[in-house]
Amino acid sequence: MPQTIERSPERQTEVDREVESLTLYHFERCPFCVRVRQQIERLALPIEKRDIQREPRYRQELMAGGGRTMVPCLRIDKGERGAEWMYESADINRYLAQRFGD
Ligand SMILES: N[C@@H](CCC(=O)N[C@@H](CS)C(=O)NCC(=O)O)C(=O)O
Repeated sequence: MPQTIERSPERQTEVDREVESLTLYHFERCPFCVRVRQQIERLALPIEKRDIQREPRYRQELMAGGGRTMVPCLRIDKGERGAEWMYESADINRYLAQRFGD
């Protein structure tokens, strides 16, 4: 497994704050979710994860917001502009690398 990124404590604090707007919908055994969780770990991102198999209400949230129950899906909160629901593990991993790859 690739090494986890290291940041200054100040930068990590900023990143920790930034990822409060992100939520990953996933489930444990989904291989595409595994790839995204590995990326999240490599980039040291404390992103909230919602397992749609363990919690039916998370599946409902995903369907209501994103329009599909496919996982992984990254919810990106845009404040007053609503939220973006990003599907596709490759797109999610690219987005996270571009935003937090430092
Ligand atoms: N191309 C997608 C594939 C994702 C996918 O097939 N996820 C499966 C679980 S491993 C799924 O959610 N299937 C149910 C559905 O499509 O509603 C990706 O890379 O994220």
